[in-house]
Amino acid sequence: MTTHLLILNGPNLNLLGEREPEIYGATTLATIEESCQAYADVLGAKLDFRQSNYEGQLVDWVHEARHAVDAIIVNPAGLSFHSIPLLDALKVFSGPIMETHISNIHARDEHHRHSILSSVATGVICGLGPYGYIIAMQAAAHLLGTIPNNLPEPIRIGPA
Ligand code: CA2
Repeated sequence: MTTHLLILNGPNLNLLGEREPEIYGATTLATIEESCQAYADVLGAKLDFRQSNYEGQLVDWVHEARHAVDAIIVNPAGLSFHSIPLLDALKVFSGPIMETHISNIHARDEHHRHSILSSVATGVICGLGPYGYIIAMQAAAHLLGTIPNNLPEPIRIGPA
């Protein structure tokens, strides 16, 4: 069966590439989506890529994902630091959850340093810029054991 990945993006990430390029870079969210769709093709996976500025919308998408999706990649943006509703929703998702941030949140000011959502994430990727989304997709497929056989062994399996 085809692996189904869901990428969720939180508040203000629709502004990527338009504001604060010194922190978040010049790449737009549309360009990130294009690369992720291209990488989904490489993985033979189906990808839904979404963004919302509304916490409740993201919670609804996580609920829907419980019966439809194999792994969630989430950049919760500002919700990372306080959203108990998103934390509770992610807690009941049983597949891999890859929390992804474009910037290195550990090198930021105290308000951007501690993501409460990391406690329910399978893995956390930050500081790699938009490439972090690609790494998160690869890690999710690896955890699901669905990286295609035609990709090199170190990508599929890694060190034994
Ligand atoms: O580095 C990331 O991906 C973040 O999740 C982005 C969040 C920030 O609160 C996190 O600490 C790290 C901010 C998203 C806001 O995006 C903007 C993009 C362009 C201009 C202004 C905000």
